[in-house]
Amino acid sequence: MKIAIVCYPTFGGSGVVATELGIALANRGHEIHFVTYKQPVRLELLSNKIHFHEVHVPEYALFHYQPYELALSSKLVDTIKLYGIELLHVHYAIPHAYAGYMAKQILEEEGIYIPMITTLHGTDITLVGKHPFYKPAVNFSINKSDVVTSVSADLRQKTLDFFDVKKEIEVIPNFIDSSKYSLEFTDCQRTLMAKEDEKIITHISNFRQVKHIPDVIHVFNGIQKVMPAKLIMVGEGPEKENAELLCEQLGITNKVVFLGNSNEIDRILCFSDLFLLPSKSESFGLAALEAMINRVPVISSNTGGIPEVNIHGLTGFLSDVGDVADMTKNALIILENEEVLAQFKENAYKTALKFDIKNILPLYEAVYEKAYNTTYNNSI
Ligand code: GMT
Repeated sequence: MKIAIVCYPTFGGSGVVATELGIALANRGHEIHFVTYKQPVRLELLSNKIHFHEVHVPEYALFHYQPYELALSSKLVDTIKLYGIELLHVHYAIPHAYAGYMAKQILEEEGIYIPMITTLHGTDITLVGKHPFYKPAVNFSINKSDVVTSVSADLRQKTLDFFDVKKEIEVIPNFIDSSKYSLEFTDCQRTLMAKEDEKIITHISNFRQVKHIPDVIHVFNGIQKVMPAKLIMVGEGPEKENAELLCEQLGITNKVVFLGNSNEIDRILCFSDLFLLPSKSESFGLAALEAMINRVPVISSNTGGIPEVNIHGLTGFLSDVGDVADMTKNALIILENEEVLAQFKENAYKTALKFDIKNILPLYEAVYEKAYNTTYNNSI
């Protein structure tokens, strides 16, 4: 099938999922066309099966806000016509579902019928989407999508609670590709990051408020008071500066490494002993799943879809949002005993395998087929 994928091309989870999905679909023989404003960060190789079409938004002084949705809709119309695209999959409702629907309408005027799948990822519903300034448009574009999927059961329920949705929402969880992870033992060059006796604790995010970055640092502070440890902070975002300041105030700057954005997530996770995800809200927690497939147990909050991924007492522990003391206690339960740590690592890996792309890709393909058949039968 010829599929156009719209996503954010940045390090955010929805962009990562969209990109990895596109690559996996191309490996299955589909022809994939990414349509966005920059080449997606995880998309390294373009080929005859993977194309990238850049959306340009010409600057015009009259506009206080440049109209990205308009440029995206136009680019979609052109791309769909030029390459004979058969299906449109938009990731993150805002503004992609809205722009996608406009493109669909324009094409219908010309007798071209394109099914649109919208995948809801999280903040497009839980934070931004339900804001009164956006809600009517988001509600409308969800209902106008041919198929709506959400990345967790929790997000599905929240969408039904916050919006007046007249469509089925299919839950298709996020995934990892387990074939990328070798079973052979390797120390993953951990000595580059820490001394032999130090435990390595990792956090990866886009450092927004919703990630509760101060909780990451306070939990680590509690851990390092009991045992030698290093904290690796991966990512960039608005809370990073405050995080560096907090480390200074706590006198732990020499034990915390801020790495910035990285395309080497797996190499970093490979030498990590524990992953921290104390978010205030998290529809799925792809970062936790990526940690788990690298055999890293997870200490997280019990919010949103996280409990569908991180299983309490098996792959890590869950605490109430903001309960730093409980998270610290749980972290120490795992870290203080090598046998317990080894067991949690193994459990994390085995649980992550359930989210292997091999199990998830057929769910997307089934949804595509259903949407395709419905649209084309209706258009005859
Ligand atoms: O909020 C982020 O971390 C980025 C955001 C995105 O859409 O780029 O992530 C959301 O989608 C990810 C992929 O489906 C999920 O794993 C994250 O849990 C979700 N983030 C939130 O709900 C806060």
